[in-house]
Amino acid sequence: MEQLSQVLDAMFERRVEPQEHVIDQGDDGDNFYVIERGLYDIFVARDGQSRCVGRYDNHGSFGELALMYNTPRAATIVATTDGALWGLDRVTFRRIILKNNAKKRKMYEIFVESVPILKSLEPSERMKIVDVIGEKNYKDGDRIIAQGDKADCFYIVESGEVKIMMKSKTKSGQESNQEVEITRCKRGQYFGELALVTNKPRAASAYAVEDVKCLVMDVQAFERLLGPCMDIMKRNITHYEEQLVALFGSSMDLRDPGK
Ligand code: 1OR
Ligand code: 1OR
Repeated sequence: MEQLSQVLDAMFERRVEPQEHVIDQGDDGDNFYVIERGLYDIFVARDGQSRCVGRYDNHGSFGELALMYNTPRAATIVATTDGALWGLDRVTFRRIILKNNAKKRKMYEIFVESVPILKSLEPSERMKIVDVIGEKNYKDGDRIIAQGDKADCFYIVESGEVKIMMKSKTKSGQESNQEVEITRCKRGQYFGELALVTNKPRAASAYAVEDVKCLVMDVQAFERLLGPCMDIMKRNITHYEEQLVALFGSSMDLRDPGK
């Protein structure tokens, strides 16, 4: 609580206008930013070519990498609308956030090593995952993901069980309100990757069964850090498609669940 109030005391408001560069790739890191509102494009330059690789939509935070790892800014962040940000200076960020990261590494190191999907990563890459993960707690019956929603994060079950439910389709192709349980995820298993990989709405809902703890990662960190796991995830998605046919007798398009 004391650290939280120190962080809040140190934070300052920054208003931005369309086309304003909040961060330029290659610069030294000064502040970390939390988004209150606004849209922000992420550009990464490689081989002299700048490419838009993602966007923040009224939600999330950025600018932590240069401060955490003492590296130049890894991307350019440009506001595309009017926006409001909360900034945290480098010194306060390092004093408080880095101290907590050290604690987090100790706490999660062993668990993260046991997660099958992360096995293909180098130990140093797994540590970077620990640096960016958040923890979320749910009570029995809480809906963690809602089918059809826009997606912005990825989950790994740390404890408890998560029930994945899908709305079935009627013969006329209408979505019925009846949800069918399709699978469960236990400690060390992941969910919520499909919509991030396909850029589509959530294909199913996820509910907590009794108390559940999940590690959560935003889509930007997912894309930045889980590249080496992508082949396995994509292979597993192919299995979903096979299961879908077996369960519902149709190949309802998982890559387009809105239809
Ligand atoms: P920073 O301090 O380096 C730029 O300043 C910020 O952009 C960075 O911290 C992150 O918070 C944020 N690669 C690197 N940085 C990213 C990325 C990213 N996305 C957001 N940031 N990738 C894009 C993934 C969608 C990987 C691109 C190859
Ligand atoms: P998402 O981002 O679409 C819902 O949000 C998540 O449920 C999804 O990612 C997967 O991580 C998870 N079909 C679709 N999604 C599934 C399935 C699945 N299993 C888990 N999820 N299956 C085929 C449907 C009958 C697998 C059945 C074993």
